[in-house]
Amino acid sequence: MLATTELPALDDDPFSHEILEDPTDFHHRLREAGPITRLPHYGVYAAGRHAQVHAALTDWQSFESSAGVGLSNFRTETPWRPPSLLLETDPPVHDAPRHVLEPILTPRVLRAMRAEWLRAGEELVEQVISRGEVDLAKDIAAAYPLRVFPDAVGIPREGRENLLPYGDHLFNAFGPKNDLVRKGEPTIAGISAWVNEQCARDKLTPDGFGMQIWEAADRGDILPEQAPTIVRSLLSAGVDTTVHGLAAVLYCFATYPDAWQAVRENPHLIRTAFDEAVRYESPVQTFFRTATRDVELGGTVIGEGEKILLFLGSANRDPRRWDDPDAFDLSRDPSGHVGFGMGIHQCVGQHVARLEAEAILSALATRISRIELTGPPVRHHNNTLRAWESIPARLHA
Ligand code: HEM
Ligand code: OVM
Repeated sequence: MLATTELPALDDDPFSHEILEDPTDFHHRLREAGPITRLPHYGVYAAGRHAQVHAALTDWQSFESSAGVGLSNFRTETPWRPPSLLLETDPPVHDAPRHVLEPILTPRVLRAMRAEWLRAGEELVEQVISRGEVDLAKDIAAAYPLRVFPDAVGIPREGRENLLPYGDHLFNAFGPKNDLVRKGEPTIAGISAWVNEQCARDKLTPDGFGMQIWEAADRGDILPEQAPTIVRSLLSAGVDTTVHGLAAVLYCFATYPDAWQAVRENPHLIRTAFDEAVRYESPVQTFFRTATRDVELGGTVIGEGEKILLFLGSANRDPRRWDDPDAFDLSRDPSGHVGFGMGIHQCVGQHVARLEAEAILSALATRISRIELTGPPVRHHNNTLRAWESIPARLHA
């Protein structure tokens, strides 16, 4: 039975403040309504179960990204910035940028950063420990990536305060033009101009990720005019994601003290813990795809040109796929989660994110016996990111 008239519809606005504050109940109703649902509020399809989210992510031929991975359809609306050559393209355009970026960010080559990132982690922990009370979100989750990542890309120091606001607006802009997007609009032109300027060859240090992208252009692996846009991808996707990924894992450790104890006894668990936190919190909650043809998914035909909203955060807690999905559990194998996506667009920066997490968490694990919440944590609402504004805590030495 493929009649679209029988398709369940949900009246909710997933980008409302109520659902951004806590999407758990909405995700539950979305999964229970069926494999595919309509969201009449936005005139799009939605998938909240792991099977359909995974299937759409791994079928780029039928579910394209070049019409935009936000609500806006690039075929009919002008994008707010020139499209990403990674995120917002399909093969064959996607191939060369992906092949250039992948080897720059492999676990093998990242080993060169390891010692320095561990030292930076120890230094930051040393600083915050003397304070007793800290904000896990601001003082650790935001502070650490800003210490190591912009240096690794190789951009100048001046203006780095623009990075988080840029990412915040970018991730809001994948959603509808609501108050969150309007909040960013008065300042985004200046912030965006600064980001674009940092992508020029003469701004970048000789040995950073950014210059390696320019060197790929010298080799003819990409066109020279593509290099700045690929550098821009690092500055777009590489900061807010790790900040909120680290906030997620720190929040998990504050609320699951036994997990923190386990990690302290066995540091090998740190890597599993970070991936489990990415599954559990899904710092990147959603992305859209657009059907390239009339395509069947979960028993429904998605018409050519129609958008479908993929709920990564809901798939990552689908009880059809996970035992006890709402528990942060270090004894499970979180692999197969879609928090970094799946298929040809799967996060090219995931090894960077994992190394950052390993560096800061191992520094914390050596020094801190307990992470105790001292007040109510406050969410930061973003149309795409599951984020924290503040997590007040005491670090017990
Ligand atoms: C792609 C999540 C960190 C760069 C993606 C996608 C997700 C994601 C879900 C797939 C998008 C899609 O399928 O449309 C995350 C999370 C992170 C993280 C949760 C941290 C916890 C990073 C970092 C970088 C980065 C540190 C840069 C160093 C990218 C880029 C893409 C991407 C360039 C596009 C890849 C492509 O389209 O081929 N990320 N990311 N990400 N990520 Fe990440
Ligand atoms: C990019 C980009 C921007 C935002 C997110 C992302 C999660 C990539 O400019 O390539 O991946």
